[in-house]
Amino acid sequence: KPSPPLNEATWCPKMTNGINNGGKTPFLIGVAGGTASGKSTVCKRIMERLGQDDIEHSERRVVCISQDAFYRPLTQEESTKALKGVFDFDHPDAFDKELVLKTLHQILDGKICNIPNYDYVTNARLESTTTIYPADVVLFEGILMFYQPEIRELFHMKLFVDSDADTRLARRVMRDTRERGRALEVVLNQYTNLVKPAFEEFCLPTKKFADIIIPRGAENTVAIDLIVQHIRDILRPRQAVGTDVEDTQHQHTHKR
Ligand code: UZR
Ligand code: MG
Repeated sequence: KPSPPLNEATWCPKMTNGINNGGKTPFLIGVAGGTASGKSTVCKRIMERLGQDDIEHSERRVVCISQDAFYRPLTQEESTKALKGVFDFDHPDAFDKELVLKTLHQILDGKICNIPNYDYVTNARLESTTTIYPADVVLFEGILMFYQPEIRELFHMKLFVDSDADTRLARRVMRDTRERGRALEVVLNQYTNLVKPAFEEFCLPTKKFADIIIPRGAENTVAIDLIVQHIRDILRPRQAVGTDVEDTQHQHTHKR
C-alpha cells in the first residue's frame, strides 16, 4: 500500500473505543438549503447509495445528523409563541450554535457523541439523546448549516439543495399539516411572515459558500450519483487506475 503524504490526515477502519488516535478525521459534508428543499432526502439517498442505510447505527461508516437536533431550549415565553406559530425557528438564534460546534469538533476528533432528540410537536428537546458513533463520512444537514463561519469552515464539502420555492411550500404544507398536526392557516401565516423572510435573509445568501448546488433536490439522481462517486474517490487511497480497491477501501486520505 502506498503511504499517505505526511501533511495529510489518514483515516483508518472504524474504531470502537470511541477515541480517535493520531488526528485521523472523518470526511465532513455540510448540506444546506431552504425548508422542505429535500436536504434530508438527498442525505438519505447518499447513505443508500453508499450502502449504509440498513445497517446497525454503531456499525455505520456513513452517518447523517440533522440541525433540527440542535434547536435550543425555549423560555416559557418563547414556548408560548412557538405554540401559536409566531416564534421564529428560521432565525440563526433559534439554534444552539455552541452545541453544533462542540459536536462537530467531537466528530472531527473521532469521538462518540450524544446529540439531543427534538420533538416538533412540543418544540422542545426530549429526555432521550441519540448516540453518534465515529464514522468515515458524516453528513450534517440543516437550513442554516453555512451561516456561521466557524461552523461552515469545518466542512470538507458543502452542498446546497436548491428547489423551487413553490415546490418547497407545497411540501412544507403537506408535512406540517399531516405529520405535525398544524392548521393550514397557521402554516401559511408562519411561512409568509417568518419562514420566507428568514430564508431570504439568512439561508439564500449562504448558497455562494456551497461547492455543489443541487437543483431539484432528491429528484436529481445524476447529481447524487456524481456526489456519491466523488465521496468514494476521496475515501479511496491513491493508487494506480484500474487496480483492485476492495482490500484498501477502508483506508482514506483527505486534506484537512
Ligand atoms: P427543514 N420548525 C418547526 O416547524 N418547529 C420547530 O419546533 C422547529 C422548527 C421548522 C422551522 C424551519 N420553522 O422552517 C424548519 N418553523 O423546521 C426547518 N416555523 O426544517 O429544513 O426540515 O424544513
Ligand atoms: Mg429536514
